[in-house]
Amino acid sequence: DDDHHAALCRSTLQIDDRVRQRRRLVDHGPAADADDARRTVYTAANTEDLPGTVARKEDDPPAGDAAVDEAWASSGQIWDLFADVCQRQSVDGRDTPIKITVHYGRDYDNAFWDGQQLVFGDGDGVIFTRFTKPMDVMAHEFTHGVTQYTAALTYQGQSGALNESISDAFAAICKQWVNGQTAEQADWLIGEGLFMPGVQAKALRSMKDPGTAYDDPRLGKDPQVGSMADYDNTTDDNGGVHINSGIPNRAFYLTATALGGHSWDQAGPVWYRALTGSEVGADTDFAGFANATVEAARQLYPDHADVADKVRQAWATVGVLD
Ligand code: ASN
Ligand code: ZN
Repeated sequence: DDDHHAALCRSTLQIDDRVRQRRRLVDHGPAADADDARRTVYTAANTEDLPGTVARKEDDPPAGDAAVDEAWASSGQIWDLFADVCQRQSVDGRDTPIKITVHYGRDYDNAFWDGQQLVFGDGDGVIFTRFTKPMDVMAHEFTHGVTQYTAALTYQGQSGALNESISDAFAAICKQWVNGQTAEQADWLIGEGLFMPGVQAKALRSMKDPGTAYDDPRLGKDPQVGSMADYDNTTDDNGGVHINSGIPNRAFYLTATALGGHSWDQAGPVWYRALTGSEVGADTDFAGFANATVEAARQLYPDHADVADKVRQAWATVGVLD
């Protein structure tokens, strides 16, 4: 793999250190005033200083800067999705305004939640364009914030892959919600539109067919797996958190399509109930989360046992449950 792939991996490792440091320092703090603004977009102006300077706040007109205005629009949609579907206001459920920094670094090929705020690079303009462009990338990072305040899944091994997968599941739900698509109609791609023309990539990940999102000489082939038989025991990437997340990702896709209709009607609430319930915590593994979703389905739909059966079948198909 070439420099681009190496740069992405390197920056991910640096992020992980920063996230680990900051996550220990998180203070849940007092609830914000419900009238407060929902978000502020900052610019790092191609530095790595966070949060940077204010680029757009509530009641401001569009900034005329694509990254700023994309971040503004997408964060509003994501906030609304969690409020409407999960009755959750902000990442902490307490209305705390979201901070979003764009133009982070120079040619920076990533986006992340640092434990306190969202951060987006501009991309290198060769492989990646702006990380603000696909709204599902922002939804993925926002959901890392939600997970931090709920199950707090440790970012290593199976719990780390679940943490990643929860972010992809809600990213897909947000994208489908914005597009008005049923589970059947959706493409189940994460990060579509992030790649520059000429890159052999549909997206960052495919929840429907993990491992098929890209295959380009500069990036290598999408390493995701979609079944326990192919579980990758690598020590890279915190134990393959972005690789093995394909397994629970596909379980979510299979669940949502088996249930039919919109992913936010039943599959999303089942996953959210599992994420926020007492059975799931920092060290939960795939089987533990799978059982929690089956139980959540039973609790949410006590008169429709077929819902829990379809959830169980999805996890069986990917080899997590028998
Ligand atoms: N974009 C990556 C992710 O959200 C960055 C990171 O936090 N490792 O997983
Ligand atoms: Zn992630």
